[in-house]
Amino acid sequence: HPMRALFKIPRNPPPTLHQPELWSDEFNDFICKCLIKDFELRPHVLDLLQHVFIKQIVDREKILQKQLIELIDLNQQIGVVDKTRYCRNRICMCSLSKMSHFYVYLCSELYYSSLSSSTRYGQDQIYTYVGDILIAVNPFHKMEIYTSQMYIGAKRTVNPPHIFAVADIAYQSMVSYNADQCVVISGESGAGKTESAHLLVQQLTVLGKANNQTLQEKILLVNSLVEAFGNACTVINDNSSRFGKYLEMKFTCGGTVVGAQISEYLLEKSRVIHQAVGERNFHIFYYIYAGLADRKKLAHYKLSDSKTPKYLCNEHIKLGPDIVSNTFYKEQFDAVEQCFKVIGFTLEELGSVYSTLAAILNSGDIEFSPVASEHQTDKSNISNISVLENVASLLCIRSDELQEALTSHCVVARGETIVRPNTVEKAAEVRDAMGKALYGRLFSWIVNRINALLRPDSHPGEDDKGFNIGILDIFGFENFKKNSFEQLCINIANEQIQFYFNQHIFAWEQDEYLNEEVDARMIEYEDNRHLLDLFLQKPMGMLSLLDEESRFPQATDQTLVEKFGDNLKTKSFWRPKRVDLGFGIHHYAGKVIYNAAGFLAKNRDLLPADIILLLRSSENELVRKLVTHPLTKTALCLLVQPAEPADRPSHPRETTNMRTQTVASYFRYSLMDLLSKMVAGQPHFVRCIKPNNDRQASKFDREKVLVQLRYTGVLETAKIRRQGYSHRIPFANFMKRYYILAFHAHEEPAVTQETCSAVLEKAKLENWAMGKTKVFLKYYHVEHLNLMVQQATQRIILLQAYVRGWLG
Ligand code: AD9
Ligand code: MG
Repeated sequence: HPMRALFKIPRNPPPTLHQPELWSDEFNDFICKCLIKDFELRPHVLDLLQHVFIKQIVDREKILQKQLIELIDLNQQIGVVDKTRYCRNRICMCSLSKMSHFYVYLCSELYYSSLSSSTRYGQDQIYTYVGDILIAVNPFHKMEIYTSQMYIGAKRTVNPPHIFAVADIAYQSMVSYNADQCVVISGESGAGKTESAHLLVQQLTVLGKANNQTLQEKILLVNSLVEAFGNACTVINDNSSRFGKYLEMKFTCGGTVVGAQISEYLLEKSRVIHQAVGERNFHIFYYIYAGLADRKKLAHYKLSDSKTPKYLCNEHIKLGPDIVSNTFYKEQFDAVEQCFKVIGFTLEELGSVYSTLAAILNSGDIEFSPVASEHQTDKSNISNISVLENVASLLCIRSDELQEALTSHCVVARGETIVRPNTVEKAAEVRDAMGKALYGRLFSWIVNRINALLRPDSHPGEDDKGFNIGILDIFGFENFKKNSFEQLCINIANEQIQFYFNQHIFAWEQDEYLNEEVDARMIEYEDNRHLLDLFLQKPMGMLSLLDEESRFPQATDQTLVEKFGDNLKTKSFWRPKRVDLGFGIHHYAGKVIYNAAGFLAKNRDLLPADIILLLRSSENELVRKLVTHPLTKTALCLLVQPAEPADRPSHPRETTNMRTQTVASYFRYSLMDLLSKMVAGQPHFVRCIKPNNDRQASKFDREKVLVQLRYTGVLETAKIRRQGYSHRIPFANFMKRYYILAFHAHEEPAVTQETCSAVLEKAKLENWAMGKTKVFLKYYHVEHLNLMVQQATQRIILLQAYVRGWLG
């Protein structure tokens, strides 16, 4: 702003820096004029105000008090955070003699809350509070704000907004209310959810003061390890999460961190065999390739240094410069190996993980050709037997059996098992299904193994009932040029999280006002329940229809979209003209056109029993484990499992009963599982915002941000947070914690509306509400009360010490 130069205002001084001698009278005058007359200059005025000595303003404080209140009301109308409301109350409460001092404080408060978000973003102030919700705008560059410990145990209003403060609130709530907590991070792809989750874990390990350094180190490495296997480069985000992750950090009742557990949801396995233009396979494949090349071990794992494996082939990717000699990948490989070792995987396990990954890469190169025979044109043969042998040797199975399992299948007809040949296409499908299944199961095995290694030790006789803080980081909302089944699942999951947010912030809160007869104006919000019904309702929701169609052998993707069109009668669903297999959905976050090609196959996700039985005969323990043990619900359900016969067949060709579980039905189940975990804890919300589509630092695309603020309901949230009450405490709990502020320590006052009111009045608080059974408070009321209790307790302790000394 030109005023900066004029008045020599430093660009980004800390909010507490007030140097009156720097400012001229002329400048002070200018500020006063602006305040009084020109609200248009609001952001700049407030920016400047922060550094103003208030002397002159004090002289006019009466006028200014009125003007400031107007200014604040203006802020409220345009939906700025509710801190301004706080300021308003403080101004009204303030006696005039305190005003000058208060202005300084107010200015810095207003500075944070009222500067336009783009100005703040330009100054690297990426965090904002809307009530108790944290908004985080992706800075797209490294920032030096993640080492500070000033957030530990601090009042929230004392520091600028920060993700560490969320960690602190969750931790303090867990310790003081003895309750599980859950941090829900949401936002579209590339908005910064995964980074935020890392920062939360980092801060929670500091807060949880792990007894041993190793545990702390292990917990910090968990994210990096699972992300090497579950994240990949997409056109939106170079490190895009391709699975949902719920990380629970386990604490003792006293608040010491003792372990961690991860639940993983719906890994996008199709990426193993195919990546869209401009995208890549899961990171680990590149890491291992570069890492093994560096150690001259490619040949040992049957990987070529001259021919790119088909599963890694994508336009413009060159094996040599892009993969084999990529130093970043090599470093990442070393880092991943280190993570494995620190967390406690054995060297033997590591070797098996590498072999399995190499087997998957090799298997993609198995080629099939039609058998030239007069009668049997639908038979296929493997044209590169050496590749088949490599895969078999890496998986420690027999190559002839692998060949048979790929090129033929058995069907049961009238009680007899008949072996039928596979066409070239069918054989390729089985090969790809094996690659996907191996990877999906390997991922689940790694997660399970981490869970076993980081499970808290419980010693006999010790009370191991502790609490946990869960951190939810799922794949963000996606809208590509071409959207498939994976995007549908990802977007439904986001729809569900948005619904949970709405329920929590609006529906349940407003129900409570009604039940408790508290007077609060109801806020209208975009309810997305109809979309969840569209997807999840039984029997006519989209996923049920998909499952139903998947059961018909004759069904095609075309019949599927027709079925959708015939049954889904809502404005949020439509069939666009001139788009083959296309259908559109108006999600809470925008319109997406999906292409149903491949939906049925992806939903069925078949892996022939022959392959499973063959892998079970492997001499490699890990490979056997991947197919014998139901590792997780994912591994159990995502595949067609042969029912375990009482006497295990000695030959893979034996009849097996198929039990089919589709991806859609597993998906529905995992959403419910995730929700049940989340609902069990007290929620905290972090909403990540993506400031631009070009991943550029300091570029604030107003339109893009506004769209996100609108669809996430941030504006309505600001309204409800301003007029609503984020803390609703039952009378008994309230009195137990705060009675000391209005009564003598030895008294036992009754638990009634009157006694609760007495406490609040004694604390000189305003704007709270009294329900039938609960006290309704804003977060700053609670902060104020807690501080008063802390001071009162300190006084009592001092007094006791004094009396003890006096008594000798
Ligand atoms: V996705 O839904 O998994 O595709 P996320 O998880 O929302 O997405 P992610 O956390 O991966 O996004 O952030 C994308 C990129 O933004 C990161 O790779 C960083 O380069 C960048 N980012 C995000 N948050 C921060 C931050 N707090 N500081 C610095 C950040 N860079
Ligand atoms: Mg992510």
